[in-house]
Amino acid sequence: MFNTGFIKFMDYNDQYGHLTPIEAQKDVPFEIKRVYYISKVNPDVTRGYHSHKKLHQVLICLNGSVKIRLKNPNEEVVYELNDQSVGLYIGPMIWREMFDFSEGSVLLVLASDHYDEEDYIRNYDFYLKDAKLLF
Ligand code: T46
Repeated sequence: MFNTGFIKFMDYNDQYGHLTPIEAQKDVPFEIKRVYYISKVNPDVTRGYHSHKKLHQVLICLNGSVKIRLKNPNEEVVYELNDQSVGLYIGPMIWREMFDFSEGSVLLVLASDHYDEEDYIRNYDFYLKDAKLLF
């Protein structure tokens, strides 16, 4: 889908375990200004239901699995994240919903900017109106 994509990170794996380094503007296509993580989500809960106007993000499921539904006015896809060495890049003006969090799952998010509620579009009709001009 336009403005989205998977990123495979290095996974240093030996008898001592796994190590995955992520460097800003090298492994992810932006300067990382914020990191947050989502955990202990009940399996029947869906989060998200919004788009961002300008924010770039990479989602990485560090443990367990979670499904991500992405939408633009013309397309809808569902991806499962279940590999700590794979990131899902989501650019501006993509609607996202996160659901089917497995027990113990942890979703790490790298973001290109500080938290700003003004950057969110949380109403799907408003999102469609703006996004139809772009897609
Ligand atoms: C996104 C998906 C993947 C903050 O105060 N600072 C923050 O950096 C964030 C991300 C959230 N918050 C507050 C705002 C709300 O009161 O935390 C509360 C829960 O946020 P929200 O309902 O937006 O969470 P999700 O899981 O629906 O969405 C989050 C991100 O907000 C969003 O940018 O793309 O994860």
